[in-house]
Amino acid sequence: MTPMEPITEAAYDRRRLRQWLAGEARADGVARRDVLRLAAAAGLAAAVPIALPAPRARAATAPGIVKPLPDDVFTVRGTNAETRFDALADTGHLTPASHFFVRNHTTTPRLDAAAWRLTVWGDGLTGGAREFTLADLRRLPSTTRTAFVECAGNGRSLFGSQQGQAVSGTAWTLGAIGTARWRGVRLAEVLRRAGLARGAVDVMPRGLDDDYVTADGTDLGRVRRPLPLAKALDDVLLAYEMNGEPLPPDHGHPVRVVVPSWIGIASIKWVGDIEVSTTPLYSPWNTDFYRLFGEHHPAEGSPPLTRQTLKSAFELPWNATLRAGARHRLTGRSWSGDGAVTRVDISTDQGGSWRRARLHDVPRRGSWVRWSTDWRPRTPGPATLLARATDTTGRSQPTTTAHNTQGYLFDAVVRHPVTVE
Ligand SMILES: Nc1nc2c(c(=O)[nH]1)N[C@H]1C(S)=C(S)[C@@H](COP(=O)(O)O)O[C@H]1N2
Ligand SMILES: [Mo]
Repeated sequence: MTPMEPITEAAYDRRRLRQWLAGEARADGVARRDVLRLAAAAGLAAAVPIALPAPRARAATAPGIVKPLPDDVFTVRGTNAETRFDALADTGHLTPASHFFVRNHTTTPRLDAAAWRLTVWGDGLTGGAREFTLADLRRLPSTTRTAFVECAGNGRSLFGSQQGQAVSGTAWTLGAIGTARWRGVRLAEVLRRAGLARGAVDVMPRGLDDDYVTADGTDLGRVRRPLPLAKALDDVLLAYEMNGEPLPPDHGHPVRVVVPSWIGIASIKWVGDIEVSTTPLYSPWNTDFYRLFGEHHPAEGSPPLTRQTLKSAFELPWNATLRAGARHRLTGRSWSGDGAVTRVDISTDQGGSWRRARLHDVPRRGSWVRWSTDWRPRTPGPATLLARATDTTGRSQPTTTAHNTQGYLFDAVVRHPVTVE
């Protein structure tokens, strides 16, 4: 397997900033201060001291999720629902829609597929705006691929529980991920039919759900995030099927963007329009959010986050009870945004010794592998299970993750507590 083609937001972001300073990039709905902060730190303008407001956790609201959320499958967190990893033990490689986590900034909109239109517009097209119905998209050549969608904040609560660090945002454990088989049309195909101009640089899909209003009352507009054209033309899908069925309401019905291996926010649900621009674009989702801030990162934050990191999870409840003397089959999953997971090591003695788990899937980029190992605990008392994945880039999960204020991209080996009785 070859590692993914590196499409770096880092290099592109500097260019985008330079253009913004020259009045050539647009940042509608982004505070001027925030873009200035980025530019200053990138050495593109005189340093401007800018105080950022501390990110605040959002108040809990009614979920607004359509599908049932049984307690044994989901943990509800505000407007979101996290999958319980132990509930995946009975599922196969793919996550059934009934078990797939939901991350909603607001509420799931109920859209009529027959009335739905996708508008592709902007000065990055050779002609004018183009509209596509669902039937139009279905008539175009289709592509099917398996890919996980994972929230950038998946594992966030472990910064607190495992590293004693404060972070803001939804307190996910490890269940803000699901893997599905997506069928749809390549975004590249739709852009080509819409008439892509030579000078196009950014593509910004936008959802049809309500405006997102932060806890302090700021209306950030509809959920949207620019994608560099290079990624948009690479492996991005406009998906209308999930695991062989029309997309369910909570996962973007009738059409969502799927950006394999990238953080979940890139995969815009309920897409209604896509701006194609010759001018670099900003949204709050690539400025204030989804960059790394904090003492280990540049003052202006890291470049916008793109690929997911490396993680593993046991398909066991937290604090599960296991019988002493019995042989237990420990199962779990590992995944990486950088390449396929090729190896998983397990420790049941706090990292004193490691043994290799059996892999039950062919390692593939953008997907996860299931694994298992057997364990016969002898001594009653508390124990800790560790799983450490290694991917095709040679990277293994570290012992700790450098802190960032919004708790993104936790990749450290998770210490999973169990009790032996
Ligand atoms: N329109 C829209 N798209 C969206 C979101 C949203 O709230 N609105 N949430 C994003 C985030 S942060 C994630 S992690 C994924 C979650 O996808 P899922 O709910 O299908 O699991 O959708 C992304 N796309
Ligand atoms: Mo997310």
